[in-house]
Amino acid sequence: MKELIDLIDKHLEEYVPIRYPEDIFKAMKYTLSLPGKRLRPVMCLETARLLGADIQKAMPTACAIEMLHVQSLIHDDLPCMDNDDFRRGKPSNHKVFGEATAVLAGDALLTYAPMTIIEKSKDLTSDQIVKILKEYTRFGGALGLIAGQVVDIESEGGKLVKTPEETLDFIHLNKTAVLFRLAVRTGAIIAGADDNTINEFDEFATKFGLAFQIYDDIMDEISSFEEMGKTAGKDKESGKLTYVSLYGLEEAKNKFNCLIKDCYDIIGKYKSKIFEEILDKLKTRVAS
Ligand code: GRG
Repeated sequence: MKELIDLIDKHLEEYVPIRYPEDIFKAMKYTLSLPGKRLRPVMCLETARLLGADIQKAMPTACAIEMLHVQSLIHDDLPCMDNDDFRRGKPSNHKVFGEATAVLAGDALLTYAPMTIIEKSKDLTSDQIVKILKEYTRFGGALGLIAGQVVDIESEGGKLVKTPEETLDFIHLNKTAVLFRLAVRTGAIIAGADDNTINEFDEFATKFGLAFQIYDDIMDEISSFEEMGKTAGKDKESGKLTYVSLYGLEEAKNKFNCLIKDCYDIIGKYKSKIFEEILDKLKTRVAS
């Protein structure tokens, strides 16, 4: 996993050189180069590898997904959204560069990502690139990330159109699970997988995404700033709708364990050390 992360970091550095006007590239690279877990690009590369592709073929797409993820983190931290002063253990983008540049850095990453897929994916066919961009625009836009964020903001303001349980699942399927789905679906497309296989990995990523969000909610409750790299206990303080606030800590842990078990069951046959390492790490932390 460490080798894969180093490779991703090296390519992110290469794909986003500092150009004129330097300030925007510095702001883009600031949050991008902070030490995130790189789960989404790792999952894209590992899916491609498991299904028979050279990981280098998937590198531009994997890095683009990390750019999209970082864009969502930068915008999520803004005062008009979650208003968080820290991200990945350091001051948030807007704290360093100001709000206007942080908004633009997010926008820049959102558009730089598909450009990277198009310009750097030398080994993919045009048909594959179109399929990947279709996935990127679907999951990264109003049918994915943005939908999740809007309902999250609405629910904080007390507006619930569906039941709290349905609302919570909608938010996290769209805010969190979509990018894991995007990662494995594009990895599978790059490997030329058939629809059944793409759907199998999609099911894994959907369950993983929900489990990951429950993990994030549990960590907000039980862990520290050092571990999370952002302000802990914020969800509770703001009365946010989370798996812990809705179901309680024990039930949230039960839900998490069921989803993680399903993930092991789906992915087990591929004997992936990387996926197992990711699942093991989350499981161990929640159990401790
Ligand atoms: C796409 C235009 C556009 C807007 C995005 C702001 C927004 C709309 C969505 C917010 C999405 C968001 C921040 C979801 C939270 C998901 C989550 C649990 C993030 C933390 O992921 P980690 O722990 O982070 O993998 P690292 O830093 O390790 O990469």
